[in-house]
Amino acid sequence: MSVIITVAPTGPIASTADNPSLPTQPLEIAEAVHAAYLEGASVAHLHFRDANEKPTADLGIAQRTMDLIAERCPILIQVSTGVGLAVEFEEREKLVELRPRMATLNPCTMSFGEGEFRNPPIGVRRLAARMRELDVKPELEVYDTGHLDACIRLWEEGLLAEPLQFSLVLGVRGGMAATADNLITMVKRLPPDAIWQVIAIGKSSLELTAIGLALGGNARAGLEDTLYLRKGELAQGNTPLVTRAVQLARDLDLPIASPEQAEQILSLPSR
Ligand code: KMH
Ligand code: ZN
Repeated sequence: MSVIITVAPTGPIASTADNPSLPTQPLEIAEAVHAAYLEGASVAHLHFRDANEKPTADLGIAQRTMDLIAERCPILIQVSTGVGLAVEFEEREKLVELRPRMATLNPCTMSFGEGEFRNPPIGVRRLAARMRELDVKPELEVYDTGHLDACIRLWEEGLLAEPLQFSLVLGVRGGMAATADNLITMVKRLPPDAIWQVIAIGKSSLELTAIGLALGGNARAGLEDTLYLRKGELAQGNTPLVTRAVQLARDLDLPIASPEQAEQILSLPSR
């Protein structure tokens, strides 16, 4: 099966003070996503920022960014409903009303670095149900074993359509550590036929992405997950990180999925 490469150009926390090449404004994000598409990315995972770089769930900024991307390329858009730690869940969940092809679903409240990431059970169920109604495919973000169990409960309750699509997130302080052991434990516990990718935050991003690919997972790359190309060397934008993930997959003789192929692999409802 072909490998889906997701670009995550901008996350919820880092700023241009941390890496001046971080895209934060709609046009910058669209151009970074387009460049990643040309390298082989078939999905774009998006966070939005206001004019002061603060994470935002502003529907106008989100729609403008999505439109600028759609004008440039057919990459599949996955909107983050995680947005940023200071944005209320009730604001964040409104982003799915824009009907991106996919959106993240974070199943549990947790500590997240020095902050709190609030995902209350009642809100998570409401968001999962709304995504199902709108045909927005959830990317299930699991940061710990209990989060996987919470997703499986949502599935048993009929709130999630198959195939289940997981991000195994390693290296967030408050979630599981970025170790090969933890990754393998999680992969073994996935339900049959689940589709998954590794999101490895920080310095282990490259190794765990490579292990994930070798184990049959998809891959994600971009400045959301690491600001560095290697120790001490800031990445000069998203493209070098995406190029490297694509090359890793090619070196493992894995074909790279186009957006059309990714759409089929993920059984995205047609639009
Ligand atoms: N940066 C991720 C580990 C989401 O996009 O829904 C957490 C996150 C969640 O940003
Ligand atoms: Zn994200």
